[in-house]
Amino acid sequence: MGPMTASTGRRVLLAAPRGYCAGVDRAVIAVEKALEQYGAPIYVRHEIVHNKYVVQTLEKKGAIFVEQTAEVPEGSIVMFSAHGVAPTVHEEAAAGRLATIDATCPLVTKVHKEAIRYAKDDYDILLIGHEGHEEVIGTSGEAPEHITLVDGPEDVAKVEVRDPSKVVWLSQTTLSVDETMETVDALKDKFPLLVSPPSDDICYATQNRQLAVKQMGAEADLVIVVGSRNSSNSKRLVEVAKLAGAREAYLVDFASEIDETWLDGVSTVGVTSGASVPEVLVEQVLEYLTERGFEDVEIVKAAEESITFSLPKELRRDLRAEAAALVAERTGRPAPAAE
Ligand code: 2E6
Ligand code: F3S
Repeated sequence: MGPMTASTGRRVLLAAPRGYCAGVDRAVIAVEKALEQYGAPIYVRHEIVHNKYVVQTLEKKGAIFVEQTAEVPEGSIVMFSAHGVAPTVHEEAAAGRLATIDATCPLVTKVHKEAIRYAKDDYDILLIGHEGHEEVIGTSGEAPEHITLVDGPEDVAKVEVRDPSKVVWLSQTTLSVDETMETVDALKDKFPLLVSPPSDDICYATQNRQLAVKQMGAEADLVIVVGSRNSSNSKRLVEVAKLAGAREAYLVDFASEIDETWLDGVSTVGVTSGASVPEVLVEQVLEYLTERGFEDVEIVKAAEESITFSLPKELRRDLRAEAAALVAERTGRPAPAAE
């Protein structure tokens, strides 16, 4: 800004943490590694993560996204998305002679295991989540006879169980923390002996992104959330921003979707992104805002994140074999025996 120009008073609050969580990072790298190791095509059942840009980028590299395992030609490699799959999907893949790589987020797998355990103990499981969402379909598939979906507080009235003294609630990983607590309170009113999950099912990344947007939303006139329409955790950030006090909050896949009129009369814009969103897309939004006088960027930091997950086991095994082959080739030392 030149010395003669008055400050515009326009500023950006940038949420931290935002963007990629450990499960998304792992899943996206898994597709890239599989393409490197085995070559194209790698089939991916369902969008690896719910982000348009990620899917388009991986498609260009040779990934083919399908909705059903039946669409994958026999003898191919298929990867399961970060959202998880029901056991029947593993069975279909085996029947179709497909090699599988499971990129289910370990924190989704944790919820699957809880479902299996409570079903084994013959509990009725009330799974709080959004109807039709891929994760909920996968988790429900672990114990369909034991699981009832509860899609928000308004669903509680119609919930029925076999034995009200043997009921547990579990949840999807990407829900609104506050709305889930409302649902749980309503469920507890109805079933006072309701058991809670052994640990948080709403994952750390969902919780932290909501915390940051809450802090930011209280001060922002407008909040722009970068994320895709089918991304549950990204959509929740829009809701949380509005509840926190932002006058408006919008979800955009790309900076080009921002409508100039959103900035009318706005002096503070909050920016954040969902757990499936690459940072480059946020950078483009910040550029767009800079060009319109929002040059001042302040970070609103709600939590520190350092968690990472190792690659899916199928890829780790092959990476080890590849590394051993390289050692053998370069040094003449024999590869170690397989475990
Ligand atoms: C897997 C599980 C949870 O729609 P949702 O928020 O679940 O999914 P993505 O792909 O937008 O976010 C990451 C993710 C993957 N969350
Ligand atoms: Fe996993 Fe949570 Fe990300 S469940 S994929 S860490 S949003």
